[in-house]
Amino acid sequence: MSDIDTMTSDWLSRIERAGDLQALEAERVAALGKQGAITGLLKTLGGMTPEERQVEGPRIHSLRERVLDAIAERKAVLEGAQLDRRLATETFDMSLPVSTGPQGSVHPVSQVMDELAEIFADLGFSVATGPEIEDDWHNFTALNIPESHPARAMHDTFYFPDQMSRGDGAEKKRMLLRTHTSPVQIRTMTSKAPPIYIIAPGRTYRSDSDATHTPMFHQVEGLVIDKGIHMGHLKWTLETFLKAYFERDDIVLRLRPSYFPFTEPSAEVDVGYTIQKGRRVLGGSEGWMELLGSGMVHPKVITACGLDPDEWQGSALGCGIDRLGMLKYGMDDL
Ligand code: 2NL
Repeated sequence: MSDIDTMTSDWLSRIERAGDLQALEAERVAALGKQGAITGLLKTLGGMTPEERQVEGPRIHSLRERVLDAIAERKAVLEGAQLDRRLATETFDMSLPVSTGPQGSVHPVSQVMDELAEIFADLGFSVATGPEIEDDWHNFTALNIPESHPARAMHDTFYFPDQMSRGDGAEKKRMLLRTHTSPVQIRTMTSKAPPIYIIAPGRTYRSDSDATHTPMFHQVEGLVIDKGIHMGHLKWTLETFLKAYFERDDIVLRLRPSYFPFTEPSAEVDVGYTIQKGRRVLGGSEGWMELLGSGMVHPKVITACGLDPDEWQGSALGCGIDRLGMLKYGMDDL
């Protein structure tokens, strides 16, 4: 046997005898490391004549290849054995109870919805819900927004394709994703006898997205239908709601005349703030922040729902939940 053949069988048996991964690594360094035996052998190629190199080169390289292969093979065996040992000794009781509670928390939007439900429950309001896929009539027409009304264009509505309309003939209804939660109130007015005291929180959709708008957002609307309801009731309800929600007694409101097709008169509601340490803090009236819309339910809306506006009056309010959450919990980005 040549020197190279002897070396090959030597290294292969040394690798085979390595009892653990650490011993194997030591053999690898001894053979192929910077000062290793095989590395040294490779270096001798430089000093050989071309003829010698032609014979010795392939032999030394094949030695190196066989040793590398043997190390990889042995490594796989040792790693397998190590895993088997761990599997045999380490146990894990799958039936043990967890040592910590669940790590989730309630989403701020859900949290605000819960708070609103509780605050308005104290004022005698119950929570109403309805479908997110609506028809034209409940989302627009009943709210005094006829086909030609500019408010339709302003609502950036997501319409469903024509073939997904419901009903047929004159009854054929084009479907859409509700642009506000008002259709829930319309459905309540057409299905339940007044007096009505409800809030309708939920998801709403508009084809609008930038830094301050998301295509899906959350809204809460409040509706009262009763006899002798006027702006005074509305103002008291708004004040009581906002003081409870922001947990401050010094909340000041400013009702600004405005326009909504479904209310007359309409008022936008601003909340006063003061500036403390460079930050806007609600309460007081150094500045004003627009917060919600409100008004007396338009007689046409009451009529559309089959009620007599001479007998029943109503007040309503609408507000973005995301905005309410951001203000209370100090978030400045949707
Ligand atoms: C806003 C304004 C508002 C309403 C929503 C309403 C609902 C019915 C009848 C009458 Cl069924 N009104 N809702 C009234 C005034 C304002 O929302 O700017 N919301 C973000």
